[in-house]
Amino acid sequence: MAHAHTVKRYTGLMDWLTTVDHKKIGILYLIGGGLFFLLGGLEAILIRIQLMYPQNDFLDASTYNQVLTMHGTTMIFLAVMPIIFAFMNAIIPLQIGARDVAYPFVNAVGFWMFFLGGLLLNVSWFFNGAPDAGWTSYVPLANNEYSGKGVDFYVLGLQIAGIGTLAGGINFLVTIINMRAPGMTFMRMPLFTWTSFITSALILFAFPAITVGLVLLMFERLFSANYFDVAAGGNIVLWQHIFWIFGHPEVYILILPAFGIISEIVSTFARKRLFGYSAMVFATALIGFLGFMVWVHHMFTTGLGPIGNAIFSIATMLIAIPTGIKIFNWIFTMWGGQYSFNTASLFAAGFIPTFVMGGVTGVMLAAPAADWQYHDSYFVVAHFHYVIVGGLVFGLLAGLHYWWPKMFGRMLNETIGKFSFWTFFIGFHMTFLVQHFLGLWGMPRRIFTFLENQGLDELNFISTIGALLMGVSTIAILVNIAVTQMKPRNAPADPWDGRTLEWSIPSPAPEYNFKQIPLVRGLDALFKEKIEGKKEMTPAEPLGPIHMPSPSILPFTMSIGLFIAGFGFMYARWDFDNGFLDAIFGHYIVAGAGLLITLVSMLLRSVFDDHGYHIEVEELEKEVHA
Ligand code: HEM
Ligand SMILES: [Cu+2]
Repeated sequence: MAHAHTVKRYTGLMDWLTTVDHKKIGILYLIGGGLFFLLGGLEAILIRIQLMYPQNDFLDASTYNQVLTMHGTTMIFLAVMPIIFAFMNAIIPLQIGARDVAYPFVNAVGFWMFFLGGLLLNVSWFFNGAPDAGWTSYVPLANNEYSGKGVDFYVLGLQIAGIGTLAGGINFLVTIINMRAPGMTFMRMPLFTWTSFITSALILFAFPAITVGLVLLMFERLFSANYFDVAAGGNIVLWQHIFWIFGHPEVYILILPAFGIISEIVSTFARKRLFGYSAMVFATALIGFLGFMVWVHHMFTTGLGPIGNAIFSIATMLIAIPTGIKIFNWIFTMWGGQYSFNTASLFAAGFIPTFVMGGVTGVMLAAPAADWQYHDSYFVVAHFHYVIVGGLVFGLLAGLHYWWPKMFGRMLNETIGKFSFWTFFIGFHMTFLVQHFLGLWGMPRRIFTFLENQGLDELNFISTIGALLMGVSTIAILVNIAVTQMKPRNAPADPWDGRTLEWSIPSPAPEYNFKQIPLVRGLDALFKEKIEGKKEMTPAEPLGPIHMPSPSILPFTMSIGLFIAGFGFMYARWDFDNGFLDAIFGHYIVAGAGLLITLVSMLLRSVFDDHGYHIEVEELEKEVHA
């Protein structure tokens, strides 16, 4: 018999600060990641304006270093990762027929840690300057001697954001293993769920490495340890190994979910089941595994010797095999299908050739002798932007247009959408295609200006125009969102004639997702029902009360505590020339106060039992007939 608990419900801002609903957290991730994406994009434009003309003085060298570092760091950690998490949150529970993620509270903790860690990183602009040692923070450049206070913000901001990512990754592993609807075997899981599953596993193994690295760098900078100080017996190559043991898998953490999104969209709009489903699954797993075996290709030029270089070169090239399998399977899915073009499917189609070009230059870079030439030139910049923007960002934009109706209950405008696709596509290739040649012709990366008449003038100019065109596209996307937001909320449950479970429930999904958990009878569960003439899923359980978790402010306060503690640690030994500030920051008082807020929040979470609440059957039935 159902027992009613008191229902805690908040409205307005409090609703968002306390929510533990995966769909709302998905929206929060989209807003947070979206804002950082705009910031990182603005930084990219500043970089490109500085490089528009030779010997330009739009930015000085030191500001340039900060903008460059923050562009890379923001894009990787604070923009594209959270947007991936936005889709994982919004869609995975729906795709596997679940009511929520396994740990809704931890899910909220993950979001707030990311957001406040990212905020900490970015407030550095207003305190003694932003990080300036590159997104890789190589030592000794990142040591106190050579870099500014900003690197402390990098170390602590990323540490806090990293806790959030790790928590999110673990949550999705458990969710996907434990919460699948009856009949949803692993080999019936949609590809987006599969790739997110492997990505979560990669997060679990890769993030501890960067955490350890950041702790070492923190000790080095804040407490004068000597891990990387050669004069004191430290080793600088150690940082590179730790960083790239994390950093290379990170690239796959980013790209695999995009592969999943592309798979969903290609098969939906080709109106065919995905070609080679099981090969796709195994290729994903293989890419994930090999992703950990190749980090040394970032260090070919550090002088590891021919044997090491050869092994890692071959391992790197092997990744082209499963990746090639995926590319061919997408093409075979489209082949003979009736591929229809709208904004989402255009981004998905544009992804394929663009990503392939990034893959080809990747294989070129994987040959150590050739890498000796390309290393630290604009060729590398072109390569990784083809992969990361041409692959991942195309995938995210495809997903955005595809799932927008499910997340917000409104259909985006197709005309503006197609305009944003074409400006983005053309702008992207204009920006980055020419950078291959800039690199081959000798332009080094991470420089704030170049001399005129070295053969670099025209292509740099073209590259900047392309970047501005991508800016136009971004504005068009924002306009599209604003226009759409003013329309009524009338998106159908299944606007694309979809194949997977998220399209079997209303748009946007009700707070409990599925009134009754569905019974899954095959791959493309919804489509299977449709071809048998049914309009909805067969339920796997009788209608009954649904148990929901209570909202809570504690994830937010926990993260606020760490945010404050971050400041405390950074400025504990700082000389403020101000007695009051010196007194409260000295002796780690602010640091302690911040940690206390976090610990008390954790304590409150463990001592107060909160059993959540129920949505009763009467209420569920009411909503159906409404
Ligand atoms: C879409 C427009 C973008 C433009 C025009 C752009 C432009 C640039 C430029 C000019 C550089 C400087 C290269 C150098 O001097 O080494 C750079 C670096 C970088 N970009 Fe982008 N970028 C864009 C998007 C992205 C995205 C979406 C990501 C990641 C998700 C990204 C990640 C990076 C990274 C990691 C670096 C290296 C930073 C460093 O060396 O510290 N970029 N970008
Ligand atoms: Cu790599």
